[in-house]
Amino acid sequence: MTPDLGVGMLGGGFMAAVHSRAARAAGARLVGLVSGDAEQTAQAVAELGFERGYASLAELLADPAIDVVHVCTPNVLHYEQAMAVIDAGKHVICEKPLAVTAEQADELVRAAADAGVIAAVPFAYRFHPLVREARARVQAGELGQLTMVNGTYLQDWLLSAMDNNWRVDAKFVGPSRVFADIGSHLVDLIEFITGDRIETLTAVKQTVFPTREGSAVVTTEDAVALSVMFRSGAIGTLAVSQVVPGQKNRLRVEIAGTEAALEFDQEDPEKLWLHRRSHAERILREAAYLSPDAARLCRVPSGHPMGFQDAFNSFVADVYTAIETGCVPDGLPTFADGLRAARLTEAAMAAADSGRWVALNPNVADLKITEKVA
Ligand code: SOE
Repeated sequence: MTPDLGVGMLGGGFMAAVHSRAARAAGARLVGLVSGDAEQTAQAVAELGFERGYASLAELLADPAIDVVHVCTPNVLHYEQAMAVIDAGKHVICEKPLAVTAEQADELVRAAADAGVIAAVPFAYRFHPLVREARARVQAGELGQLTMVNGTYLQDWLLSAMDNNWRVDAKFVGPSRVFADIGSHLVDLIEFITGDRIETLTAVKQTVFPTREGSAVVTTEDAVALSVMFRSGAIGTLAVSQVVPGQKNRLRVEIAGTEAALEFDQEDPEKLWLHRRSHAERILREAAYLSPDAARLCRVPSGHPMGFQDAFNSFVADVYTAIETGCVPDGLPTFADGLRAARLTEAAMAAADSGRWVALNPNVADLKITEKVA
């Protein structure tokens, strides 16, 4: 990594801090930042360790020291801000959801391709070494024919009607909250590991608290449950919620085939279970025994637990490698993956609103929800 890859940041919250740590770990220069008003910007500059603050995005983009901009702002701002970064010819990492509509996400994909910039979305759970191991095992055919996928992403930080946050407000997040925020990670992870595509889905959604402290009416969903069918013929169930007591960040997937099943839990990422009818194998994060891509992402020896920030650091390091070398490392989540998640979000909301099955064209380049079936 050249030490002078210059980083600009939009936002100063929880995710901006995660991105900043990862940028620093990758050896980049934390040049400058904009977050809300002048006071918030000054505070974020000091807390996150940037060199300076700017009065506006335009001022940040005019700084020649900035090569890549991380967009860590509320969802509704992503489209406009990421587009401005691309128009300025700079590389961009934009938080998920990439945009609040698939149409906007598609425009961003095309704009980034036309501008020839690296454009990534932090589906960072892909960067746990044992997620790569799971993917390698599926690719090697160890599971046999894929039959069933069960996935959950459960949190409890919005469990009470007294809990509130900008993420609850459709004005800041768009039509979907929980699916766009964390369902997007779940479907990305499942499609990444399996290499399969969800083709049809149906869903129900639930708003447990129609009002919250400080919000007269809540229109975004607290939970979504889905039935899905994959291109391969596999079937599955998915559940996402931000109101399940005791669940902090429980992203968990079970992928079953005719020969074996895999189980991965983001809160216990140093293990991968491989189940057979006769016995189960607990695969440890021991680089010497893992597939090359999994071994590559082991930052410390096994027995020295890796976690969320390590995976995030690997994601950002791979983005910077792509910027510096022009070669995109295998598994890097790009704007095309952000578009895919946006399409699945729209499909899930359309299914929940209509009570019908919704079919998606599995080709990411085709954006239309193609048909509805009874
Ligand atoms: C809040 O639900 C949140 O911070 C998400 O926005 C992140 O993407 C997820 O990684 C953790 O939870």
